[in-house]
Amino acid sequence: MTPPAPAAARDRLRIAIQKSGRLSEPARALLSSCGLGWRESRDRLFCYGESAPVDLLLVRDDDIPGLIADGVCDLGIVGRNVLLEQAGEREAAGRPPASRELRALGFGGCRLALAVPEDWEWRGPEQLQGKRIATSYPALLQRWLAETGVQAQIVVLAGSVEIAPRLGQADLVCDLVSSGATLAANHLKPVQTVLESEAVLAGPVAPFTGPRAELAEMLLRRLDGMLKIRHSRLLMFQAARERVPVLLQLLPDAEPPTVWQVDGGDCLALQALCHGDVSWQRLEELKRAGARGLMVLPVERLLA
Ligand code: PRT
Ligand code: ZN
Repeated sequence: MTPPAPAAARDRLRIAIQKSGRLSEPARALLSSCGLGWRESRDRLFCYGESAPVDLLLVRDDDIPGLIADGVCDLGIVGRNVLLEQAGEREAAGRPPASRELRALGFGGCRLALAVPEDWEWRGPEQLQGKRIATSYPALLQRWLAETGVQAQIVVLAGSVEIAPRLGQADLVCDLVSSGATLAANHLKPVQTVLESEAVLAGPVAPFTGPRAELAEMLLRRLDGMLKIRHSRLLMFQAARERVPVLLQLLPDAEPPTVWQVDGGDCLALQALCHGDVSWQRLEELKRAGARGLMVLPVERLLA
C-alpha cells in the first residue's frame, strides 16, 4: 500500500477514529450514515474513502488529539475526557491549544468521577484535603482541585486505577464511570463528577483551507442533519381546521408543520418533524384532541 501523504500534499480529508474499543463501531456507523464508505486495507490502519475523498485512520484513542495537532489527520472522533486531558497537559507545558471539540456526538457517554471507599461518609470536597487520589487523568483532576481549592496528592496510574485504594497506593480514585459496576466491584462509590464526557468530533483550532475546508463543511452539514434526526420522527395526520391550534400545543417538540388543505378547506393535513418520543400514549392524546389518520415515520436523512 502507498503510504498516506503528508498534510501539505493532501486534498483529501483524513479522519482518525479508534481502531478497536468502545468508540470504534459507533464512530464508523455515524460516519457511514453520513454517506461515507471505505475500501478496507489489509493492515486496517488506513482506509481509503470510496464514496468521497475522506479517508479513515484507525488508531488508539489517546493518539487522536496529537494526530490532529500535528496535522497528520484533520478530524477525529474521541472521548471528551481524552481531548480535554491532553489539552490540559499542553496548557501545563505552556503550549498553545491545538485541537478543539466541534460537535458532541451523543454516544460513549460516561463521567470522570471521584470515587471513595464505600465506608466513607461523604461530606464534600473539603474532605479530600491532603488525600492521595489515583487517576489516569491528572490534568483534569488538577484543574478541578484548583477550581475547588483543595490540595491533594495526585497519583498517576496508566490503568487499573480502581484497585489503587485496596493496594494502599491511594485513598480514593478519579476514574471514568458509566454503569458504576466496576467501582462497586471494588468497594468504591462515586461521590463527585469532575467531567461529563461523551464521544466528540475534534478538529484543529485553525480553520481548514482549500479543498479540505469544503469536505469538512460537507461532513459537518451531514453530521448535523444526522444528529438532529437521531431521536426524531415524522408525524403525519389530518384534522379539522379549528382543532389544529390545540393539536399543535400537544406537540411542543415539533418543528413548525407543513400544512395542506383537503376537502375544500375544512380539513387540513399536517406533517411535522418531532424531536421527542412519539409514543402510543401521545398518539392517543392527539386522537382524542381531534387528529385522524395518525402516522409516524422514521427519518433517514436531513439536510438543512
Ligand atoms: O486501545 P485504546 O487506547 O484505543 O482504547 P482504551 O482502552 O483507552 O479506550 P476504551 O475503548 O476503553 O474507551 C474509549 C472511550 O470510551 C473513553 O475514552 C471514554 O470516552 C468512553 N467510555 C465510555 C469509557 C467508558 N464509558 C467506561 N466505562 N471508557 C472507559 N470506561 C471504563 C471505566 O473506566 C471502568 O473502568 O470501563 C470500566 C467499566 O465501567 P462501568 O462503570 O460501566 O463499570
Ligand atoms: Zn486509550
